[in-house]
Amino acid sequence: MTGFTITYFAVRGRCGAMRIMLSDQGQEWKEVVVTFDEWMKGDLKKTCVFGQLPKFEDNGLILYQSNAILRHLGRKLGANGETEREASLVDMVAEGVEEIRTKYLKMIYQEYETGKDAHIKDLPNHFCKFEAILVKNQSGFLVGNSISYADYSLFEVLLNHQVLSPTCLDSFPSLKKFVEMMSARPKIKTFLQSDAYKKLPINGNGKQ
Ligand code: GTB
Repeated sequence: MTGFTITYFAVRGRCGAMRIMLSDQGQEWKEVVVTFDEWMKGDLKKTCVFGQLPKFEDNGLILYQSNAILRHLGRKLGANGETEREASLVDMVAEGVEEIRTKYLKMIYQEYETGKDAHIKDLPNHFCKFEAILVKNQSGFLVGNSISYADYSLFEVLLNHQVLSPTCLDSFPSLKKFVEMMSARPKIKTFLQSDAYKKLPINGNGKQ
């Protein structure tokens, strides 16, 4: 067994994509769940490089920042493009996904009541870019012919948005197919049906 440990709150949140990726890649990992009360004591926060979770440990290497963790796993598990050129494209696409996630999280945590409708209305402006990437690439994945950490990241963002707005992919057939293809990967399917996944809320404030 590898020595992966995720330390985080009892939510999917910033660990959603990395857990899906670890599952799909057949990896095992340990979860250290931090309660809000524990976190508020401040002792753990002081030890975190940026004062935030998740914290990820890989055989003594300690990482913070969820996207750096995804990239680390991408490199380590062979989900980072098949060439250096593809790896650069994977990073580029993943940054595009991060823009949607950042907007989503701002809406969820800061302006759910006032910003939800505008966020949903603006989604096609973001989704059309990823639809075009998938149409152009043809393999079903965002870059090249193999799954990358960007695919897991996009998949997780789309799952969350389908909860927010069940019809949000209706005008994007390739994105819809992408979600179906990712959901049908046997290890992802098992993980999404597991209690470990289902018991966790998407976000820390109960909004989704
Ligand atoms: N850029 C960083 C990354 O990608 O890892 C952002 C990490 C981040 O925002 N961490 C939040 C955090 O540590 C948790 S994710 N917050 C505590 C702090 O800043 O002191 C969002 C979140 C909010 C609330 C809960 N909750 O109440 O359970 C869970 C998750």
